[in-house]
Amino acid sequence: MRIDILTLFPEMFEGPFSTSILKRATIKKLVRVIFHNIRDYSHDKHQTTDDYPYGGGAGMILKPEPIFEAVEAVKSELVARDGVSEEDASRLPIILLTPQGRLFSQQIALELSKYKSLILICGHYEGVDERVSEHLASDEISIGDYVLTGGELAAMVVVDAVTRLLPGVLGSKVSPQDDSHSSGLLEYPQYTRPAAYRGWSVPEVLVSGNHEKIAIWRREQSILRTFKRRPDLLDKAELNPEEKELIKRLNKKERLKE
Ligand code: 6GU
Repeated sequence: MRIDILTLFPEMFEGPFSTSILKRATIKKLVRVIFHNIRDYSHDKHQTTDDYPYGGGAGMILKPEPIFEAVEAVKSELVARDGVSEEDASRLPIILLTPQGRLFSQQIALELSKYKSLILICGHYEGVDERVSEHLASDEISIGDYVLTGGELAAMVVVDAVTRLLPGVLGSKVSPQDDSHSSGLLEYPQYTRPAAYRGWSVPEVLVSGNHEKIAIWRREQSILRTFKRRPDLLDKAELNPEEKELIKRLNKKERLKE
């Protein structure tokens, strides 16, 4: 997958993208992340990328021209140098990172991981000229209900979550299927050696060697944990009829406590 990131602060990405799994994925050529400084597409000698908001108000707004032109340059390059057809280039996701976007989730990460190429636009300052959202971006993503100083950290979150889903990025043995959220449930508790630490023992079933029992225990733990910590997730989780019954019983028990 190729990911083009448009930003005023490419240096912010240096650390996260040159360590650990993202670094390995890059070396293995499973992902290629290319940065474009929006400032390089400014028009004047002062390399202006922002301006005052029409109608007044605090803060500066990112101008549309450098962003449109940067995206157009990336698309042309994809067609000319990466063998992408004009048609595919016209359909690839152009994602604006903004607190006004749809809330990022594991489901969206999975969706995005299916594309050969993505363009991410990092907003900054008080906002981005609305014409970018109306006439350039095909999607707008927020990573949560809080405000960051810019879209860069959000872009890193999206790239990380998408990259680890690409085939071959995680070790061949581990699959992202058991991750918290991929089934709509939180992950079960995990333990490693020692079997007893400061008097706290690993649950007996995990050292039993009985794989069937272990699978049942883990599924139950996932459901209980989701019930206690994130009951909001249960409505959309994939549960079988017995599991739905379990949730009903748990809900009833909660109500009786009150
Ligand atoms: Cl994508 N950008 C900014 N500036 N703040 C955010 C965000 C994005 N997602 C959550 N907060």
